[in-house]
Amino acid sequence: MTTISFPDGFLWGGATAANQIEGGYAEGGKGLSIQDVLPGGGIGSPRTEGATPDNLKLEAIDFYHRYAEDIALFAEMGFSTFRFSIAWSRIFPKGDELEPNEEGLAFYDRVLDELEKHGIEPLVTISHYETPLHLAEQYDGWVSRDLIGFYERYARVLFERFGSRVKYWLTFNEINSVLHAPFMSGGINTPAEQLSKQDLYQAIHHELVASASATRIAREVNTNIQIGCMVLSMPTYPLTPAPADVLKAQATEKESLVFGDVHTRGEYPGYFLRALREQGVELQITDEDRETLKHTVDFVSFSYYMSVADTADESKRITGPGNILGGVANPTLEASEWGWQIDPVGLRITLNQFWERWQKPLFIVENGLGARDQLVEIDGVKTVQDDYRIAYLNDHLVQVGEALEDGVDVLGYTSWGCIDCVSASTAQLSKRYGFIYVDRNDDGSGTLERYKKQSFDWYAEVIRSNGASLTR
Ligand code: BGP
Repeated sequence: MTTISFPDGFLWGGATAANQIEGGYAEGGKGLSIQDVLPGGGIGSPRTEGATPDNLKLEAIDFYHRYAEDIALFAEMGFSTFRFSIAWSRIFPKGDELEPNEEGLAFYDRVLDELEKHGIEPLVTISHYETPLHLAEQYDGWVSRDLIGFYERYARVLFERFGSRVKYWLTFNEINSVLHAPFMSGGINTPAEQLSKQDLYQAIHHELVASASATRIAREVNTNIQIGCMVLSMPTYPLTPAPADVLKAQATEKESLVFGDVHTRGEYPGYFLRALREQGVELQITDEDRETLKHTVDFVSFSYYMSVADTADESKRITGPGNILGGVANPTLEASEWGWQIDPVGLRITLNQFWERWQKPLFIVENGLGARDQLVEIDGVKTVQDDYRIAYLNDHLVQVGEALEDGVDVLGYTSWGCIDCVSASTAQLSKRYGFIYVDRNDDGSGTLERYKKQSFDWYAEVIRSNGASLTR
């Protein structure tokens, strides 16, 4: 069996988000973000009036104070890239100020200093489920057109300050998740069950315009900047070969594909306009919006955890727990403890589909297995025997190798939650993804000490061998 070969310069690393790792929620002049008042995570609702911040994310894993130690561990694994997000409310505490908060900017300067020291290329998400709370409560988040201007100001500040140090940027994390998690993803304060389709799609339009506008601004500020969109990918297979099931699966997939279509082609596709018409939605699109949308991305990034099935037969549309987008369970696949169906081949399918559809370099910026880990002591050293995680990652990376053989252009791979962090969908710490175990529990107890899991050395070897150590 031949070994798998990744191209020279392939970027290997890990991914995180500010609200899931930083903590320090009220330090350095930071304002509140929607996450600070979202105890349950996921498709959770806006806060009840007057509720005070109270959840694991407030301290998270204390990256705010321990970033140097953590980045040194990433460097020990040989990371050539590290994905993190900038907390919008550290830079603009309320979101609608005219001037940024210098202390917030200075924090990210220090993070970038550490990365530079270790030769790690930063990959920065501008907005990762962290809309300033004030923008949610005063403007109803992205439902308001005003957010385009606030986001443009924020993006410009970031590009001007960090553009010479950060080449790769992502505009919105999993932009399509707003369809199912309007508060977490779009800062939309109206409870999901009361949100009209009209407002939801108008919010999506505003985000798409803001994303394209960020691309325009980036090119004005620094021509070396590469902008990527970021979508939650989830291949949707027909539950049976019945044409009606195939069509249904395709339609479900298109609800997400449209985000990549607009980002790469600069206009809305016909199938989407039809769907809007059929739902009675009339988007308010200005001529200026149409011009802005033409600023397409340099690359497409995506998360991949699982696939699902779909069917036109309502009686068979039994949805499982699964991730934010939901879906019908595929009887041929096993699932994780959280019901996410494990499907390495789906990653190869996704890479081929995206490449053929968009012809833009792809970046896998999230992938991994959330599992309950047990800290054990072996020869006096505390570790986690996470062979299940190694198997999951190995099998997915083998499929990345297959896609490379298929001719797909892949820039890099950042495994999600390279250090244990708070889960986005469930706000638990016990749903762990890391190569590094963090001693903190769901009840908030723990020392915050870091321990290397077995997957730490395994991933280091994958990176050192540029994928050759993977087993088919
Ligand atoms: C994605 C999010 C991440 C991350 C990941 C794993 O949807 O972009 O923020 O958390 O999924 O999901 P979870 O943390 O819910 O297990």
